[in-house]
Amino acid sequence: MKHLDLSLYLVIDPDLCASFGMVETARAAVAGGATVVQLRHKRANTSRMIETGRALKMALSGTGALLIINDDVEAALAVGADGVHVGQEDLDVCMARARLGPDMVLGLSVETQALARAVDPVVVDYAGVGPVFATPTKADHKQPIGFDGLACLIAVCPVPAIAIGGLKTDHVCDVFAAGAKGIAVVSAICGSADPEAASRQLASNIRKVRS
Ligand code: TZP
Ligand code: MG
Repeated sequence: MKHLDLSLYLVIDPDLCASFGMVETARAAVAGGATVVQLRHKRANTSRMIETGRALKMALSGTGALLIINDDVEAALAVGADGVHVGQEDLDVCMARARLGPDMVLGLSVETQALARAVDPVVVDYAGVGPVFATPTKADHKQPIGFDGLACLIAVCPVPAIAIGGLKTDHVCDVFAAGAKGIAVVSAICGSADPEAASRQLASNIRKVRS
């Protein structure tokens, strides 16, 4: 099992990063305490993902934060990213693992108990569980599961889980109490007027619940 700090997991959405841009938002978030940055750009082709991924990799260099690429294994390899995150309807995780090799990080979105139970810990390093709440950030999200649903899914999931969907700084305590190893956010950081301060507040709340 890889030892990953997934505690504050930022998913970068280009539409919500309009004020500062993706790279500056990521840099600010990591300065504030984000431990993972996922590049999620649904309209970008592989060459655009590579271009943005390389800029993010440079911005995160030396910080210790992980860079994860959503859905695009070839872009992740070209960028030299730390890993890839895939949804259930995206790439097959076994094929992704075969291409990535054993050392790169592979995350999988999980929305139901059956999917959580089915996660293969030999193939998948962590699960993104949710949505906890309904969120306008992802138009086609599945049925929200709430904190009780989150705890039930995490209880049967054989890999570390992070929670996602409508989560804000006030939810940190409930997220970790449900057994999650991290909180994943888009709008709480990307949509903030001060992404570094938003990240710092989240990181501070995480430190409190983990101490
Ligand atoms: N997957 C499930 S919900 C979601 C993703 C990518 C979006 C979460 O966005 P926000 O703004 O943190 O609610
Ligand atoms: Mg996907």
